[in-house]
Amino acid sequence: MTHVGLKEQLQKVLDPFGFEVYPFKIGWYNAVLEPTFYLSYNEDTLAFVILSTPSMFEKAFKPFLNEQKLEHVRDPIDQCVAYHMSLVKEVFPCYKLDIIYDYELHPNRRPKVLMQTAAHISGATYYYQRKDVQHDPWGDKKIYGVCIHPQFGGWFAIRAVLVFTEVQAPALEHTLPLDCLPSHEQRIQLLEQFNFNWKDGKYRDVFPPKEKYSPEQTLYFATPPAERRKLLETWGQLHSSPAC
Ligand code: B12
Repeated sequence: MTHVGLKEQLQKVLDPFGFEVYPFKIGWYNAVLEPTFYLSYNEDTLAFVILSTPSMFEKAFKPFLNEQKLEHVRDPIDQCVAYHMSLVKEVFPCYKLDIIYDYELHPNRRPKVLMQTAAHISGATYYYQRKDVQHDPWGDKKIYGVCIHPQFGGWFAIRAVLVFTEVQAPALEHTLPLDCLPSHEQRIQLLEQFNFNWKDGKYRDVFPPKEKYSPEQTLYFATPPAERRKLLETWGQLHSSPAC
């Protein structure tokens, strides 16, 4: 199957559940990174970055809670994403697929994939970094970068990278991400909100998004991970397991 066919198949499996897929070549990713972060595949190897959009909560997460057995130790959203990636694997039985999740770390705690870089070079979301601002006002403070989606602003997450390890896509066209914040003032404001006030979520609203998290979903993600199961139980989304 060509990269176009593989993308269509992936979209067919993931779109209905509120995920988006964007193809890229490993070489594009490695080209902007320091060697310690390289993914070790040939440069033309085909990969996809997977985003969750606001509707993932209703379309994938809630049905998952109702239908699947939750493991006790793992984060419920991570389990839901992993479940959908397992369905992807079933659709491509003849392909060797490596799936790398946003939370996966090497033994030295370095992330296995830099999701923001992958999202940028695939054309999915622009990754605004400190170096995209001239004469910044932050002195020697550490400033983290943030991706902005052209439709959902900051209301999305970057969940995984799928690598079709044996598929080469030399003809894949490089799509640039949409720069929604061309002015330096807007970029400074975004980076300040993301770094100094991320808890209020205002960085997500850099422009009016097409869709954002519902109040329920916002509350879920604002709840510390250790208390999320309790929240799901109070919503009746999760039945507390009997003591045994
Ligand atoms: C570790 C981590 C943290 C740490 C450190 C943050 C950091 N950025 O280093 C902490 C705990 C502080 C953190 C906090 C948060 N995080 Co966090 N975090 C991560 C994680 C797991 C790894 C990031 C990392 O270590 N990067 C390593 C550094 C070195 O990468 P870098 O700064 O991008 O540097 C590279 C680029 O500059 C690149 N490069 C160089 N030149 C060029 C040129 C171009 C064009 C490009 C594209 C790249 C590029 O080369 C450098 C490396 O060589 C990612 C998930 C993932 N696997 O990527 C989420 C992630 C970055 N976090 C995310 C979020 C949302 C948050 C929080 C808001 C909390 C939350 N989860 O709700 C807060 C906000 C930040 C804050 N104000 O504290 C999101 C960001 C989404 C977005 N829209 O961008 C991510 C992607 C998780 C996700 N699943 O979506 N996080």
